[in-house]
Amino acid sequence: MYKFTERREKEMRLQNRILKAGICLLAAVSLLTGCDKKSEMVPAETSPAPKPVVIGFSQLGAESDWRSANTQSMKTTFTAENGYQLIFEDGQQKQSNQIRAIRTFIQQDVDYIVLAPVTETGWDTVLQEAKDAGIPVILLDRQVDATDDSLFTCWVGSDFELEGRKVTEWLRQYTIRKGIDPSEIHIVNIQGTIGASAQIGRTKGLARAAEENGWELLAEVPGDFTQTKGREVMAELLNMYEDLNVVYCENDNEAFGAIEAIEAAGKKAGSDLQAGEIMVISFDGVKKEAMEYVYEDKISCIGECNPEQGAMVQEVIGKLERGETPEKFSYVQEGMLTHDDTVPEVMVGGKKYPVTVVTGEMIQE
Ligand code: GYE
Repeated sequence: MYKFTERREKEMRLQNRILKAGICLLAAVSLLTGCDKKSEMVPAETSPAPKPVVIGFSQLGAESDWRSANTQSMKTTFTAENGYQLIFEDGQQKQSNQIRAIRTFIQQDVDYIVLAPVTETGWDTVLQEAKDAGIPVILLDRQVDATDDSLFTCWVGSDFELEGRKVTEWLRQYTIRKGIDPSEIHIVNIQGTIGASAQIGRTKGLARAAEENGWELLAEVPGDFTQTKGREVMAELLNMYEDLNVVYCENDNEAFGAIEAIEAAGKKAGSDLQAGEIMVISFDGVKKEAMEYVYEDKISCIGECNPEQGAMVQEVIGKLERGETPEKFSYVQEGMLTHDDTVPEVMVGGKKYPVTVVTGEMIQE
């Protein structure tokens, strides 16, 4: 049922674009023929440049290094030279700002809307408005909890629960190989922005592994994906739980903050649990600093999260422009980074995932 509506929508959209292009062409022709003499002087190559594809991009904010890299990826892909006009709006972590941006994009009659939603719920109304206006919406990075899948054209991003399962499987293997009993693992989770797909998936990944493996999950506390909050929250957690020996940070910026708090408390961040170190696990692996921390064993394992999503969005838009149907959900490829080769690979859901040991050369690159 929705496929039909979607196809119809696309046909209308394509007709619209053809019509717009036709109007442009007519205007150009009448301009030339309206002044006969001059038209003879116009060289052939000055024919009107093709109209750029206009994209309204509502980014949720600038809370982390991952986010900055993601914005950069979009900006360097959708350039004027590549035939696009990118209208960028920073939502500053507020859904209301993002909704306002989408409504403005609709008024501007953009060709496509790309939305990286701050949280999953509450998008139905504005997505319906975009649909009614015949503007395809491509979701980026995080997902929306829409009552009807036809409210968005497709989504490009990461499998966050899988990321969580990969790093927790790494922890399971690591502790087995080091002879550490599951009952000796006392974890805290510094979560991301509550209600964001990345938080929901990664939190699920840990909760499930803790239960399956018999680890003690001491606390789950929001850290908003920021360094400042990561530091604040970790300082409190260290005061509250004396036996805390693993911190699962839902992104690297929180991990940077958590490490500051660990060091300020006179403790050491590291993989050697038997020597009383506090193991830090995190996600992203975007910034050089994160790689350095893994190299120094301040962060033991990072579940990579790939922010380079501009090219995939471009591919999707290319397909839509040609009247093709892109995949509804496209996942980016992601690896894992660790300090040493204790665990060379992990197996999740019957699939093997390689683990890359961070070297000095990798950091230089
Ligand atoms: O991991 C974090 C960012 O949604 C994947 O959001 C994204 C997450 C990323 O702020 O650093």
